Amino acid sequence: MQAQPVRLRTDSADFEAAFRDRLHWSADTDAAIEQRVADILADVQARGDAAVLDYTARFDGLAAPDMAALELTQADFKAAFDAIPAAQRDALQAAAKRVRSYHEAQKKASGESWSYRDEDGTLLGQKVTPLDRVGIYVPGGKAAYPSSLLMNAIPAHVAGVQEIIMVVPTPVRGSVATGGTGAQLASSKGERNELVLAAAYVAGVTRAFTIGGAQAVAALAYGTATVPKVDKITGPGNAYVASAKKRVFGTVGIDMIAGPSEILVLADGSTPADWVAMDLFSQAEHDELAQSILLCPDAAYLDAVQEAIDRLLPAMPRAEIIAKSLNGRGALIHTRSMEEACAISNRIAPEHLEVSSTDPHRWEPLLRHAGAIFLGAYTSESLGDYCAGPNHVLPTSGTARFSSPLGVYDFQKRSSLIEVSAAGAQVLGTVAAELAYGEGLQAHARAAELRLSPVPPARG
Ligand code: HSO
Ligand code: ZN
Repeated sequence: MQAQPVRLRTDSADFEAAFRDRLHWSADTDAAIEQRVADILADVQARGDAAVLDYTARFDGLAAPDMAALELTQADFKAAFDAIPAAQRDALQAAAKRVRSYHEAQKKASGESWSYRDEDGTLLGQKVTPLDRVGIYVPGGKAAYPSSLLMNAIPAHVAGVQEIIMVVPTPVRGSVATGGTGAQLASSKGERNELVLAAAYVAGVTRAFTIGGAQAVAALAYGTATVPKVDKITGPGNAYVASAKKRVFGTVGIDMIAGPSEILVLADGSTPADWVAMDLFSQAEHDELAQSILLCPDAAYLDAVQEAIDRLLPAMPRAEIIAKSLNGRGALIHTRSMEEACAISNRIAPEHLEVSSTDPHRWEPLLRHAGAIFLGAYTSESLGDYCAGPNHVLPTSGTARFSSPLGVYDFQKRSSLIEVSAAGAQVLGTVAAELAYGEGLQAHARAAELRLSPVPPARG
């Protein structure tokens, strides 16, 4: 098997066209999927638990007498945690600890309430409060990443969210039926992911249900007799889940609609070629549609990375996915300079950006759009995926131009605080009344004017 990312040069005449062709990505959902999801949402809204049970039997092959049978308990989480190897337990806890510290720092820096007083005593501020209850979607089967559960649940916890409800389409308690069509979800059919449950234990998930797909999103958004209605739904999922999240947005909050993983490596040619080749593989192995791009001003280095790709690929268990991803969407781009490489990186606005250079801090100020920036040869993107501390849920498909990593702030909301003093009311009342008359709103103007006179003494 061969993996040959397209080789481009920025100084060639056809660069722009070839570059645009590589980058093209459409997040449009199939109309048939949209229709089925709309039907499922309406059905769950109308029939609640009964509809969720029907779809779970049909799509996941999981027949349960009632929703209670699909609920996982804290004891299940603890049992899973105790059952996994000690090394995995330690790694989960070490990762959770670092992710928690990072998000605690984030909360301190930007997630606290603040206020100030004007000279006349008027108080203005912002009160930050956590959401009450959030739902976390965890995909089934091979895409069930325990690390993603940590990355969603820990910032929610740090924000102060009281109830974290997890949904994961994984069969439980031996109640697996064999008759499911499996048409909608790549269900894990009988194979319960112990690591996900162990991660739920470590991350402090409150309740969990083994349901998935659009029906799980609907249950969380509308609530059923058994599944509590949440305020926001986060977490990745397939096209059905993404479509359902878009549709319930407004009834609940959602995080983002994640596209395939991306990595862009900006290299000055000083990092061992094997390291960079493996970093390109690391995102390519997620998905055939994942995108791995290398930008470098040194043509000989690009040759060395291609040689490393050829040599290292055959030993990779996911070689086929990696090859499809690199052949379909990968690129090795020869730039005129590092400055030009930075400019191209800004145009792409990648999810993950590695600055593989001896002098990463020279280039970092030039880099404006990226979900996460990894500085220096030792900072493999994969360390960020698991345990460096920052969140691995990041904006994809160029959305880093206008959005940010998942964080504590996604599980908080803000209320403005205003306390106008008697003296302040004299000044503000005149301004407000003037503008209110201009808008033809008498009651607004009068409410402001009534407070222009001295405050009457309190009664009683
Ligand atoms: N790189 C993925 C996250 C992940 N990697 C989970 C490994 N496990 C987000 O783009
Ligand atoms: Zn990854």
